[in-house]
Formats: sequence, C-alpha cells, structure tokens
Amino acid sequence: MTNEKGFKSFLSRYGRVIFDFLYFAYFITAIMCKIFYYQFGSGLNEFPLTTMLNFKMLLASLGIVLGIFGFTLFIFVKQSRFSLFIINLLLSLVILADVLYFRYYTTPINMALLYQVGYVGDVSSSIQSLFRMRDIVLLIDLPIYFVFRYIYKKLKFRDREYRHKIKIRWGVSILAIIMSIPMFHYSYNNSSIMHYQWDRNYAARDLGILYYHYYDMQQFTKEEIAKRQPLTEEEINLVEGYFNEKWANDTVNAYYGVAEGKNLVIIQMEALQTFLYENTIEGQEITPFLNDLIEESFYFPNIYYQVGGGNTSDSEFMANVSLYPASSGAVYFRFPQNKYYSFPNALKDRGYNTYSLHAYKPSFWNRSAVYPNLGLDTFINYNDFTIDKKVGWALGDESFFKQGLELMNTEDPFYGFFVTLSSHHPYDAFYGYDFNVGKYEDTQVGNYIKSANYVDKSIEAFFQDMKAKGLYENTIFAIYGDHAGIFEDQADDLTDFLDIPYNEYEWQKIQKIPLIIHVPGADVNGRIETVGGQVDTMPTIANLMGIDMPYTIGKDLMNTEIEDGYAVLRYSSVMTDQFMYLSSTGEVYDMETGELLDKALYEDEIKKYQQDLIISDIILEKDYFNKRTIE
Ligand code: GP9
Ligand code: MN
Repeated sequence: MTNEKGFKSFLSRYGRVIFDFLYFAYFITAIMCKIFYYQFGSGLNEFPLTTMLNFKMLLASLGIVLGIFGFTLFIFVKQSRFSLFIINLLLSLVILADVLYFRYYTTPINMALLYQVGYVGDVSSSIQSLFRMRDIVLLIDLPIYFVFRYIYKKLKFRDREYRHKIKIRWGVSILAIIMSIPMFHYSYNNSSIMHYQWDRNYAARDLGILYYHYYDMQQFTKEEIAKRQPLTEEEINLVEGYFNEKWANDTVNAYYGVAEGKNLVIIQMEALQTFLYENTIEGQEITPFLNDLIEESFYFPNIYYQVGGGNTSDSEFMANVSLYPASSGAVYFRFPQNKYYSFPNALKDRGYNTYSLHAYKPSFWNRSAVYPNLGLDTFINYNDFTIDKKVGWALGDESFFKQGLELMNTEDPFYGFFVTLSSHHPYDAFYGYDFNVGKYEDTQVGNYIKSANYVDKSIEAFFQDMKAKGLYENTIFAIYGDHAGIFEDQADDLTDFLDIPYNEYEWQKIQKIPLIIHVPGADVNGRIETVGGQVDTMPTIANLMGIDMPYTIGKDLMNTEIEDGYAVLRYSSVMTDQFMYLSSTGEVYDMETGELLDKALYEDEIKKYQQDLIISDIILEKDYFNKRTIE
C-alpha cells in the first residue's frame, strides 16, 4: 500500500520529466541511427567502427544532433515533442533522399539540385528502382511519436507539475547546446577542411551527413548572394566593349566549316605535357601513335594550361565553355548553375547527342551537377563501366575507350567528351609496365613517361575501333592534356631528362600541354606555332565545324597571326612568343633566351592581355549572361 502510494507521488512529481527524458533519448538515438545508416550504408565510412575517422564523424554528428535538439527545445519549449517529431520527419526525408541519390550519383543531394527540380518527373522511375526495403529503417520509428502521445494522454499528469517541467526543459536545452560545441569543434579542428573543395563527399565522410548539408548550403548561399548583385554600369561597359572589339577584329575565317556536320570526339588526356610528344627515350618514341597523327593533323606545340583550383575540371570547363576557370576554388563547385554559352549546347541545337565519359565517381569535381547545365546530356561514368582492368584510380583507359564507344549511340551525330584517368599522378600503376625508360626505371618521371606510352596505345586502339565501326571518316578529333603531370619535387629527374637547367623561366617554359586537331579526309594539317591556352581550343574547333560561338574568351588559333598569340594563366602570368611575364616573380623574361627584360616596356601589353581574366571573372561571378546578352 505505501509502496504504491510512494510510486504514485513520485510519478506525479517527476512523471512528466521522466516522460520527457525518454522521448528526448529516443529522438537523439533515432537520428544518430539514421546518420549511422547513411554513413556506413553508403560506404563513405567503413568498418571497423573504431577508427579515428569514424570516431570524429560520430562525435561531430552527435554534436550537431545535440545542437539541433537543444535549439528546438529552447525555442519550442511548450510544444517540444511535436517540434522534435517534425525535425525527425524532415531529417529522415533528407537522409532518405541522400541514400537514394547516392546510389546513383555517389554523392548526397545538394542545393544546386534546386535548379533541376524540373527533371524530377524524368527520374521518378529510377527513384523507385533505387529504393531498397531496408531503407524503411529511416522512417520506421516515426509512429513512436504517436505512441508517446497516446501514453501521455492516458497518464493524466497533474497540471501543477507543468512549470516544473518547463524549467527543466530550458535547462536541458542549454546543457545540450553547451555540450554540442566542443564535440563538433574537436572533430572539425582535426579534419582536412580544404579537401572539401574537391569532393564534398569528404565533408560527409569526415563530419557526417548533417555537416555536409550545412557546408553545401553555406557555399550555395554565398554564391547565390554574390551573383544576384546587380551588374554595375562599369561592368556592363567593360564586357560589352570587350566583345564588340573582339567581334570587330574577327575578320579572317580560314578553314571555316571544313569539319561541318561531322561527329566530334574530344579526348582530354590526364596530366600529359607537351614535352612527351615528338620525344624519345632509349631510342624509342614515347608516343609513336600520336606522333604519326600529328603529321596528319593540326598540331599546336605552344599551348599553356590555364587551370586554377579545379584542375581537371577547370580544363574541361575551358574546353566546353571557353571562359577562364574561377579565380579561386573550382568553377564546377562555385558556379555550377550559371548560364553558359557552351559548345555542347550549340551542338545539341544542331541535332547532336552529347556525351561525357569519365571512369570515376560522378560526384568528383561536382561533375554530375555541372554536365547537364553545360549541355552534356549523358554522363557515362564509373557506375556504367565494367571495371575489367583497373589502372591507377579506376578503369584503365584502354577499356574505358572501348566500352565508352559501345555505350554511346553513334547512329546519330554525336559529341563524345572523353576524360581519361590512367595517367594520374603519381603514376605508381606503371611500375613494371613494359617500356624501357633506362635510368629512370622506378622513378616517378620514368613511370610518367610509361603512362604516356600507355595512353598513346589506348588512343591508337580507340582509333582502330572508330575505323572498324565506320565512324572515323565522319568525325573530327581534338586531343589535349589537362594540366601538368610532374611537379617541382621531381625537378631533378625531369630537367635531367629534358637536358635543361632548373630555374623559373625554364620550368614555366615546359608547362605546356599538347593540342592535336585531326580532321580525317579533309587533307588539312600543319604545325601551328601560335602561343595559346586552353580557352582557345573551343573557338578553334568551332571554326572548323562552322559553328559561331560569339561569347568566348578564347581565340581561334587557326586565324590568329603568330605575333598575336598569347596565353594568360589563371594566376595572371602572361606568355607570348616574345616574352614571358611571371606573376610569381614579377619579372619579364625574353621568351627565346630567358634574359630579363625591362618590365616597364611590357606593362601595357601585359595589362591588355590580363583584361581577359577580368572580363571572364565578371561573367562568372555575376552570372552575366543570365542577366544580359550583348547585341
Ligand atoms: C578525377 C580526375 C582527376 O575524376 O579527373 O582529377 P585531378 O586530380 O587531375 O584534378
Ligand atoms: Mn587531371
């Protein structure tokens, strides 16, 4: 009797509080389980559970969950159970969307998708096919809220305990917020945040899916605000003046349309620099196939790479859009949804099917979000290939080309944008590759040379396949390297191989990538020594295909006099056939001899060329073409 009485009074005194605690514990556990399901189900985090990486991810996630819980409780202190239920529902739906999206794109959903909601109808069948029964765990706990509600009503707590309960709720909320901060900060401070600019999956892996969404929203909002700022009068005058002058000077159009109506194949080769071509080692040509091809093609030996923080993806952007990449970070992450006058879109208008092909995860460099906006309609990626022969990061280039060709519809006119991968730094995959590199055997430079030989063979096999399918004659090919492959840590071996001294001038001089444009059957070829950069590829191809692309920053190299050639690098160095201005040293060198020149004499010319960067940055950062076209 006394016991029962004691229990009753205990219940009437603390019943509500205990009830609250049970519900709060359920809420936190449920969200943590869902996060766990995402992190390990996606494979971003791997067992064993007890690694430092997993610990930091779980700690950061718990910190964030406690923070969300604390704030919700603080603000909605009177309707806390219902508010927490709504939060749980929303987070569950977001994580479910992440799970489904990840299964196809190997990345969680992101804010940039808001621009693509129109496509949801097209993908609803694939959403269904991506759903697995076990995903129910993300929603299965939701009815528990109603169970709590039912029991609460049944228990009929006495109203005089109400104030007591509110005070405790405030206390709990503040405690949760205070605890959340060091938890999150410990993990945050011990993670490599800078990696997130290359692949946001790293943000999800290191600090959990909730942090990923915060990071994504923060970046998205920043760019959205910046690009919504109205264009100033000065910016409009600058951009319009620039294009008007460019068009007025665009008077010669040699070779216009020689490849009109042909299919287009662009091969962007990973990390291959110009010095590998038309070069030998131990008496053998490094790239015998492409060396022969050069003889029957337009070959441009003086093209500098112009990539910035987006490396491969910046190179892709320049080839398809002919604008410079972003002044910092990767343009694919910073401006994925701007309005661009891209070449794939122009080709689509002319009835081409457009493909991008790359045998790596579609999330990398934000490709899956950017390609549709560039008009690259079908992205044939890692998920679509059979990884029958791995070389380095993923599928070897040889199989990549072979399978890629089969995966495209080549019955109708097509544009295939092939981005190779095997020759990726540090070339370890080529230890033991059968090609004699003499004293460079087992060095990075040696492996790099071998990788170039492998890529050469892969492209040769691809050309054979194109011929066997009867596609070769009706296709224009452009082949180029995306950026440097050997960095200054290997300067000793490389300068030894090239027999050049090691200094700023000589090093910059080899920062060139090859560009080969091959038009079968047209009997057009030649060596074009004009200095240029990656922004020039697209206008050059467009001229050959007879397509006008007025809003390009680059120039048509076929129609630029040698003395008018130049390349501005992303960090504002300038290359011409006369001089080299290096922004890192602030010096101007004679391009031929490397002698120092009087900078004052070149300042105006340098500024004139650098204007390209200023115009391109306005177009990107203000999303210029979304606001204005130029008549
Ligand atoms: C990854 C590949 C490599 O998909 O394109 O990118 P990189 O590291 O060269 O920028
Ligand atoms: Mn690359």
